[in-house]
Amino acid sequence: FLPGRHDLGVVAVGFSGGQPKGGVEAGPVAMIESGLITQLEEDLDFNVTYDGEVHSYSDLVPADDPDYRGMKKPKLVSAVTRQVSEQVYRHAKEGKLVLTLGGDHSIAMGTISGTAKAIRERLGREIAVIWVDAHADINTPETSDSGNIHGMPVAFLTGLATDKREDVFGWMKEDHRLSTKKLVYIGLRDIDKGEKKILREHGIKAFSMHDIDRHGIGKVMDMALGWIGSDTPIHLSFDVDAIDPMWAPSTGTPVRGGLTLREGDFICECVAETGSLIALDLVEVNPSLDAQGANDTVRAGCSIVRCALGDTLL
Ligand code: 5AB
Ligand code: MN
Ligand code: MN
Ligand code: MN
Repeated sequence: FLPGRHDLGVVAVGFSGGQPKGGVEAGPVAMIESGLITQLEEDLDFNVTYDGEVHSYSDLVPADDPDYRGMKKPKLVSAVTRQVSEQVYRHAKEGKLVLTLGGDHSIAMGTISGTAKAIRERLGREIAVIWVDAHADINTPETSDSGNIHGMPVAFLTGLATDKREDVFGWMKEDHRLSTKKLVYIGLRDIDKGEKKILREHGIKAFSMHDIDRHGIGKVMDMALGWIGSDTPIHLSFDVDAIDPMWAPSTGTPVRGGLTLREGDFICECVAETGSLIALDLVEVNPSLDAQGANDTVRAGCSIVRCALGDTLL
């Protein structure tokens, strides 16, 4: 189902409104300036479609945006993710692999809804999502203590959270959504109480750092890909905070005890090997946090992208 697998659409999303810390909007520029897109074209032979722009969506800033169901900046995040959804949809509908550089992780509401819809229309297939993160990002507005929407995208994408208001994620319809059975987590180590309950009650497949310690990353990847099943289109959403702060300190919500740099790359290599990757998000790189470590974090982010796109396969 991947005829144009050497056609790559790139979307650069300079957005930070899903969480309170400034600087994550500069993640895409940092990765692009370090040469990432050129490498994808020249070293990996991708035919890249990129509008050359890091989108800031400043035209979408609403006049007023009060908290709603405890969510912070609900209208802004809804409008931006809706736009991202359309950008990603257009690439995926044309049969391109889609790379989205973030930005905070709320943007996955756009990227995954966009590919879910496009792949349904193009192939009549449901996508699977591999969510690599220290966090589960599956809070509903009601279970969230922070109100930060970057901790909620999976709840909206799976329909565990919905809203009738078109301007607050009501634009997300059935064809944008993902089944909880087609979702696999890797790298979890900081999950809220309400999130644990959701994961348990819905039988969501999750490989925590504990599972990686117990089985090793090789076995975990076999199990994760086995759960998804072969020949299923895969959207990989990679939060750089999955990597241990030793290698990726410049991120808004770092958690110690994470993946090594190699484990992160290995996860991506395993996904690349399946030949089923249809989209990749690399999010939460914030070069203004831990400025000392910004270079390492950007390098880790670029390496993850290259590995997922097949760089290190023979
Ligand atoms: B990230 C927390 N669960 O809901 C919340 O970085 C953290 O996209 C969310 O994974 C972290 O605020 C969101 C405490
Ligand atoms: Mn995270
Ligand atoms: Mn995340
Ligand atoms: Mn984070």
